[in-house]
Amino acid sequence: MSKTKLSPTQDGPPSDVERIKAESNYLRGTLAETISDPLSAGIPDDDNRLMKFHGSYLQDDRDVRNERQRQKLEPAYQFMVRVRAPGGIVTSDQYIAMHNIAKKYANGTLRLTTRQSFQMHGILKWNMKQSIREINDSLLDTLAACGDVNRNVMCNPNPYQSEVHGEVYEWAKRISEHLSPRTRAYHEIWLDGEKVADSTESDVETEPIYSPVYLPRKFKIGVAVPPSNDVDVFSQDLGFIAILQDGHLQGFNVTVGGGMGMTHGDTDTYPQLGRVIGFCSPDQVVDVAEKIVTIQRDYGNRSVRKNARFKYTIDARGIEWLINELHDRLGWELQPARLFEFEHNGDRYGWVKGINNKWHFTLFIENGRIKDHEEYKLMTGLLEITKIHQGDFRLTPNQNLIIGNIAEENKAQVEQLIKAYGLTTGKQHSALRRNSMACVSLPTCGLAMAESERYLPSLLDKIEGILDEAGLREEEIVVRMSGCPNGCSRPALGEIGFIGKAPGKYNLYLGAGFSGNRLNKLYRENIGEKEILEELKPIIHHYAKERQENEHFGDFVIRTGYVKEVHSGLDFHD
Ligand code: SRM
Ligand code: SF4
Repeated sequence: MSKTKLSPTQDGPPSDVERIKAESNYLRGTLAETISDPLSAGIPDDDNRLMKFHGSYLQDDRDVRNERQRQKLEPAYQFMVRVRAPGGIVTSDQYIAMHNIAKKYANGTLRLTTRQSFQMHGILKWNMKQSIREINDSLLDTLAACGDVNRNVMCNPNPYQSEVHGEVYEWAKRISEHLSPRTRAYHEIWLDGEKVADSTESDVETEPIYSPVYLPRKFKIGVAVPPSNDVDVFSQDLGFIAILQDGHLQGFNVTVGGGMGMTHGDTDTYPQLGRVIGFCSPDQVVDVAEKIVTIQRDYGNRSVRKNARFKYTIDARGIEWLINELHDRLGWELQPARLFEFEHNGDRYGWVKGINNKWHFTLFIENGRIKDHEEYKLMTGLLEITKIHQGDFRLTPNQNLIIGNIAEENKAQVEQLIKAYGLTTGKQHSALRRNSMACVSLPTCGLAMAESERYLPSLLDKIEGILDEAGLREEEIVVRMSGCPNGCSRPALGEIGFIGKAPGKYNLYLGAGFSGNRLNKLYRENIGEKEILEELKPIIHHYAKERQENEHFGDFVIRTGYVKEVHSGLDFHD
């Protein structure tokens, strides 16, 4: 039986965001005008709320915020644009388009996200229309990359079992297409009313799944193929776990109610793991996704946004309520869940031959940032590869990049470029770093409380020193850092998790499951680098000496009493 903590309330008045959505005429608002207004580099708050549904956020460069304030200048406004790519798969041409847009209009770098998308930062308002147009010209888009809708559907890029991967990917794409908003506002505002190639517009503008007020909050779906849980399926609002028999896809176990975000000091908010509620066949998967989304549309909290995610809707009413409601809406029942086993949630680096005789090469991209460093021309190297590569690129859920589907006859050429540019699988680093992720955080993220992407590499240098002393350089340990408790790097699933509290200060969490199957627990609060290293050092040495055979770090810290095991998000703060 599930515990319930929150009252299933929608008693309060709708939040301001609900008003903005309701008055927006299917996400138009006054965006068309304000985006063309030459008087400010920003846009008004109401339009910024709507802008998210179009895949973009107004941000400002926080590195220069105080100085500009001092000079009485408006903040250094700029936009972040997020591109949707279900399952993270793009062609070479699409990759080239992303590269070119990043160079022409953004800050010259590309960011691979924790949900297998591209982000570009630093785009000025005057270049927004052209940027989005060029993204659409490449047959990718940004609609619903952010906002109170279903986001980019994640899917295992699983190169070593590519036939099943291909099949599972097709289902992920169908879910994504089925749940795409139908509004024409996107085309009107960004493409001057033009249709994109495979748009599914109908003549009458309605949102049959979402309604004119869309969902109460963002909604996330991931599809996993065991033994890899790289999509962190239990962190998703809705998850599907592929069930295979003799290498064939039988269907999917369904998981509901995961989520990572919380607010420091507010125990009504917590990370939660999805729960497995049953099994469906492949052709039922889109129906299940649609009905789950409509349940959240109808029952999610539209009054208090911090309690509006699906995890709270379920925890407030109970999992049995959810299953009954789902069965009612489906008109049929899920079958009992089938057995599955996850082994890890990280990426496998380097060369792998798929069963279609094509080759795949997984590169380590530290924290997902693709740029040229003085000594490491990553961005240029990848662009050179696109010029000869006939296959595809696959963005992994761990912010890495797979050069996918390389034909045998092209392998040597790709390999030569990989060598020439020193493109790395992270082998020179510890296994801990190869299993690390950090969210974007400063200087672009408006919600950041502490550094993350810019800081984790140097912290890991020091932790690697401890690992070397303890002889654990090749020990796989999952480490995640987020600059605030929103949890964009899924830090509650790190065997070691850092969550920013204030500049230079982090909460340290320990004890998540190696395969993303258990949340971690707060170990130390509000500590800086010196204390982090002082805290971790003895635990790492203890682990080196007294771990049992094949015991993962997250399991060890629970067995030896550093932290209590967390069974549910409802116990996260206990
Ligand atoms: Fe996130 C908000 C970046 C994945 C939970 N996230 C943000 C914003 C847009 C900040 C804002 O609202 O102003 C960040 C933009 C930073 C920047 O400058 O780029 C941001 N989130 C990211 C990315 C880019 C992190 C990364 O390093 O890759 C990821 C983009 C994914 C994508 O392509 O769609 C990203 N965000 C996640 C994840 C992980 C996931 O989805 O698997 C989570 C935790 C899972 C979840 O949703 O529960 C996540 N982001 C949040 C939250 C907390 C939501 C909540 O309800 O608890 C916020 C804040 C909010 O929504 O109010 C947020
Ligand atoms: Fe920003 Fe916080 Fe997300 Fe990091 S976790 S990108 S700081 S919202």
